[in-house]
Amino acid sequence: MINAAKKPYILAGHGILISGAQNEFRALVEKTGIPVASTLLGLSAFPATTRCTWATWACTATTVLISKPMSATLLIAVGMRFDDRVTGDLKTYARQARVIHIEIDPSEIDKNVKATVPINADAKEALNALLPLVQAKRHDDWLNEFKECDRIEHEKVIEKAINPSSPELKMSEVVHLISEMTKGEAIVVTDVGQHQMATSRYYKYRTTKSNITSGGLGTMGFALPAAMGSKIGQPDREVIAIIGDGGFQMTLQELGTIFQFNIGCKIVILNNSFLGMVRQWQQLFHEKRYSCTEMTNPNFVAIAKGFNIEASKVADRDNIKAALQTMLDHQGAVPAGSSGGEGRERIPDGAVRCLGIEYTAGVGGVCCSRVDDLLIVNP
Ligand SMILES: Cc1ncc(C[n+]2csc(CCOP(=O)(O)OP(=O)(O)O)c2C)c(N)n1
Ligand SMILES: [Mg+2]
Repeated sequence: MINAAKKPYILAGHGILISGAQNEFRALVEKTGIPVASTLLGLSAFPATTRCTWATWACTATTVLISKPMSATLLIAVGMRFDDRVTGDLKTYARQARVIHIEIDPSEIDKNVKATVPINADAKEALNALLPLVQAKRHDDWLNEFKECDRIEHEKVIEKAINPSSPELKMSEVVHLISEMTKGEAIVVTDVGQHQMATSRYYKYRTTKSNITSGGLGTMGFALPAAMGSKIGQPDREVIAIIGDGGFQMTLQELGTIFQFNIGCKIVILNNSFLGMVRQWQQLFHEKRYSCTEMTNPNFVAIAKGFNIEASKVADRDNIKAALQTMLDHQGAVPAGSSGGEGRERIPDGAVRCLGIEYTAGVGGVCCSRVDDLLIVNP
């Protein structure tokens, strides 16, 4: 079926990472030349820069990228579960395509999308069995359709998102900068909300096992402790938490743990003064009946300083890059208010730094958060 397919499309899910099948998956993609899209949790299973990688499916994937499954003749889903964020309306989703579904959880097979070929297996085992059977191919015409989509998306969405002409800052441009400045090699931890969607779209993961996010039920408050755990588990890698102002307030007491145990994760707060994603839902699906989504936030700089973590705030675009560079270069710091003694006056390896981005009321919408201020926090 794979060898004969004219318009095959691979959907990469978290199962590839869980089973450690990144090499097998990459070999499959490179051998078959089939374009790939990743689910939110499948990000970093496959380098974003590879020729065939096109889309991230999450709530904010653009129409052009969502449209390709609608003309694919074959979907090859690996370690993913066709949740509603991927499929949208099941009545219309990829009805024309045949589906090969490799999935370890039998309850996910045929649950949402009927599989033509259900393969209830560990992704690594299944891919190892599959690899010798697939033919080396190119799908140039099919890939050209993607390239055209990509061109349109770049022109209509991405370019404006990463180089906005409007004076207000956007989450997308900040994430894009972080991606460029870390060469896509950091472990990036996100919480739940618009900042998470912006990160999934604009951070270009080049290294595997680098996307840590609260998927599935999406629990706010996840990112800060998850970033701490990531840094402890991978002390030699750059770990950057990108967090919303709402989610940050759910577990910000962990700044105390960060200080106490000198955990060198870095923190970027994309502060829009809203529970942005919920507001966006109210805007798009509930006739703009805004309720309980605007937040009068505390002074995050003062809070960080209260935990002996220094902080600062940047208000305009011209300063973001320098601020991020300082954050990335940061290896140690003198905690605010320290009077010395007790070994606390200096943290040799502390590298905590928050970068808060604020945007004003009334803005919102799909990853277009206006940003007025930017906070920097130093331990
Ligand atoms: C513990 C918890 N409570 C509520 C929600 C529902 N929820 C999803 S996104 C969101 C808003 C997040 O706001 P913020 O952290 O500021 O991120 P933004 O969307 O503004 O980037 C809420 C309330 C959730 N996912 N988890
Ligand atoms: Mg917010």
